[in-house]
Amino acid sequence: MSGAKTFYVTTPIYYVNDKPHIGHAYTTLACDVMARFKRLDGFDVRFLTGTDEHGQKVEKSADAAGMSPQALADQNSANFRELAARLNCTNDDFIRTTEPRHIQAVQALWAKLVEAGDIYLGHYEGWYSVRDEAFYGEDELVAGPNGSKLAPTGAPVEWVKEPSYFFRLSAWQDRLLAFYEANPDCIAPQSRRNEVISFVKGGLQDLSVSRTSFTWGVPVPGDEAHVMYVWLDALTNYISAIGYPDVDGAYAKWWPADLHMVGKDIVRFHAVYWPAFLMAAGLEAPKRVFAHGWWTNEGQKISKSVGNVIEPNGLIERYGLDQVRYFLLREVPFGNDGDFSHRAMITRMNSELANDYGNLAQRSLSMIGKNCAGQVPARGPFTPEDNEMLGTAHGLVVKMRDAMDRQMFHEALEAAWVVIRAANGYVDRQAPWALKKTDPERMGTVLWVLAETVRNLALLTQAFMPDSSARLLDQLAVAPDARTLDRCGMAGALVSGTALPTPQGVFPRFVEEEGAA
Ligand code: ME8
Repeated sequence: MSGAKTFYVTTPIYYVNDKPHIGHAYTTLACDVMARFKRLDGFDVRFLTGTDEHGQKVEKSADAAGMSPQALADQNSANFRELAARLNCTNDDFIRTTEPRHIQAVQALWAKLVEAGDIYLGHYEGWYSVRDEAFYGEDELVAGPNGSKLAPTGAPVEWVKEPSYFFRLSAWQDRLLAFYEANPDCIAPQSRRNEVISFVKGGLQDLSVSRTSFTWGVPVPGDEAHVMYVWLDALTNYISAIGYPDVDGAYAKWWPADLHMVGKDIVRFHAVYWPAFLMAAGLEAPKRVFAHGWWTNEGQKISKSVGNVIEPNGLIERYGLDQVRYFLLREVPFGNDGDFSHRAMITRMNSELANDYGNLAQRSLSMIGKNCAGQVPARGPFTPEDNEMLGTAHGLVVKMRDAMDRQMFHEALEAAWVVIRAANGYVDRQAPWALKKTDPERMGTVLWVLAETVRNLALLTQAFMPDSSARLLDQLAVAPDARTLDRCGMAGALVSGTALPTPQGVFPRFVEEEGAA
């Protein structure tokens, strides 16, 4: 696909001290939907995910499990890799920070920062949270139980005093603010952008970027008593996976990234530290960081200690993969916090997927199967209502593209459902079952309009629900090479007389078992 526009999208790399849960699944899914949509829309796409394997937190978890950090990393990294596959994600690569290609890149970036004069040796004394792998100022701490101090995230902090290399972050305040100003879309949503800008305006302190009190990390070149701060190590994954320090090959093609998708907990690392590191090394900052919201479980914060972690596999087994993909991206305005509940999942599955979309497809296709000899019907002249229906269906691609470019997944899906609801209204009003006797030719036209509407919907829901949409497109006999978004609208319209396979329901209803949630 040479000459095509490129799109590089990344997930955070997940810590291997944890098992994957719905929060990780959410971010990875959002990236997959983005990657699929862009591919279908003619872009040359690279989608990266992976695992963050160094740092004190991983070292401690390994200790507690009686394993070496590498063994723990190997075991848990595999869980994240499997999760991406289980979610039907189309990641092109999976990076692990313990891989040689990554370690080499981090050390090269470090050398660039030293060369630029942005790293110096000093002494760190202050608060550190292992859980957040973050340094905090005294003024940021909040009161914990029994007079203790906690990080603003509620994580425990400890007093750290050790020699450390520092990155001259304080020198980057004005350049960062100028960067945000010149790139209005570089941090989204707006609330996060405002938060980042006010944090940077509040003044930046130099950042401690090495530690000496543990060893599970990338050694600082030339001073092996230090390992690099895990965030400097981790953020570099986005360029190590595209061949950095070689800046001519894949790097030149993909960098700067089009989209770093992250949770709101780590926006500061991506929108402040990362652009500063990159600019200091003479590299470009990413085009966009989108920080999405936080999921809770039936109103409660998801936490291992509460024991309410939602495990994606269980959800997929119970409700189906495409149903879960749909729910997560439809339920919550992307960027806001959201609450997972089985009730909400079942409601969306039954009312929107089974009743609205499934029913539209099923009744249109089965009428064609029964009354049009299993072929795309011939179409006569269009009435104003037909034209209106087709205009709505054919206009969907523009609406969805616009919403996707802003990562407003819920808006993109809502736009599709406006078409679905309009089409269900159109079937009811046109009553093709009655036309069967009175005006079979007109019935054919109505059914053609419906089938063509379903074709456009199925093309456009592919990124969200790839398997179900493919089954709908199979039932419309749409050839595999005619499923890209340039085939939306009349350009790819159904050809009368094409033989269609026997239709089958695609979106089953969820029937609750007695006593189930
Ligand atoms: O922070 N709701 O890794 P991590 C929504 N290694 N999203 C959630 C979530 C929830 N309840 N819980 C987790 C790290 N996430 C670093 C990243 S990147 C260079 C290094 C998602 O394993 C969300 O995307 O703690 C969040 O930012 C990420 O998982 C944190 O994953």
